[in-house]
Amino acid sequence: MAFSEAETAAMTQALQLARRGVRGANPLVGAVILAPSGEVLATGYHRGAGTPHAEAAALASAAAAGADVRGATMVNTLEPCNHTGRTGPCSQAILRSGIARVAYAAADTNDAAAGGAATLAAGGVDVEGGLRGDESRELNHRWAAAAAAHRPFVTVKTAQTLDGRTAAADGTSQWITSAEARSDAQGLRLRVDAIVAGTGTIRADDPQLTARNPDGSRTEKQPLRVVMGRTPVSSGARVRGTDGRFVQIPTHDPAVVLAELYGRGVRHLMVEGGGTVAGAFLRAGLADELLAYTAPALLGAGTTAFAGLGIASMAHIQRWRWDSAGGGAAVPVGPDLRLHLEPLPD
Ligand code: AOF
Ligand code: ZN
Repeated sequence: MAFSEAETAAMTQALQLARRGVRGANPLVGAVILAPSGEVLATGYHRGAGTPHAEAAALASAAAAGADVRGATMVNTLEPCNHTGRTGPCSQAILRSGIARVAYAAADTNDAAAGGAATLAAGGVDVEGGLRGDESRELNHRWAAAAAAHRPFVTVKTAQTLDGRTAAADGTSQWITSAEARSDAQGLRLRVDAIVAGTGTIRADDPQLTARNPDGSRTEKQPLRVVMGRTPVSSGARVRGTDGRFVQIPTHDPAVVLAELYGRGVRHLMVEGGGTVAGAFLRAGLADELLAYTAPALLGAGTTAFAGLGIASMAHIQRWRWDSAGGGAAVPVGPDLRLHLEPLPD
């Protein structure tokens, strides 16, 4: 059976919904539930790892609205999952709901979660994939590449001046970005599995690298705090903490850090400290997204946000492109902008 016009239109909407999510350990996914008449009954999208999947969100929204989804069609940007990860299997939730047909865009390439289409078909649901599959794959190609390479998805985050400085020539850096921007960045720490900084940043700033509530208290779930580099971190450094969520990896090679962290279960890493560390990930082609909190301010000299890229000529310029997922490519946060970039495809 071919896809209907209503399903094609719903897929446009589902792809737009998917883009509202945040990138990281999980793919961006959107779902739209259509009544047999073609009317939209409910929508949902996946907000990020640890939160309900798009299908579950759409079913919950239908239930909240009192909509009857029996006999309805779910239009989905990704094949529904078949596993119990941080949440339950969407295939089973769909079977329980009485939905009669699922039209999805792209297959789930994560072996642990794949197989939802077959499960649904075996359960009597009419399942069809491939509706605008290229667009869904384009949305999630970095997630898929990281998953296929068995390494964490890498977000590089900076707080910088318009001229890319993270500290003045005398080393002072408090504060380049506003309180609003710093609090927004705190929110990112809740979403990642680990945060890495270099030994230079630990010595210069003595950061905690913890996730904190607006009142300054630590949140219950804490990312693993990682220090990369060979200089031993002194026992007085705040990053060491006392909760066992700290590790030092004595290397300057980002690939070694990623392999070690993947082995420890990390699926989303945020690079948060030091131009040298950020530059090492960028130079190695191991950064999947860039979040640059940029203040409308200039220093003209001082520490650069991305050191050691090894670029001497235009022939080697490292170009990125704007990424509109997760709220937009340039989002005002207080007086600053949160710039969101993705690497150009190979
Ligand atoms: C879906 N719908 O919205 C998403 C899916 O740890 P979990 O439970 O969040 O599972 C993560 C895996 O599930 C992820 O690697 C990918 O294979 C799939 N993501 N699947 O049916 C969704 N985000
Ligand atoms: Zn799922």
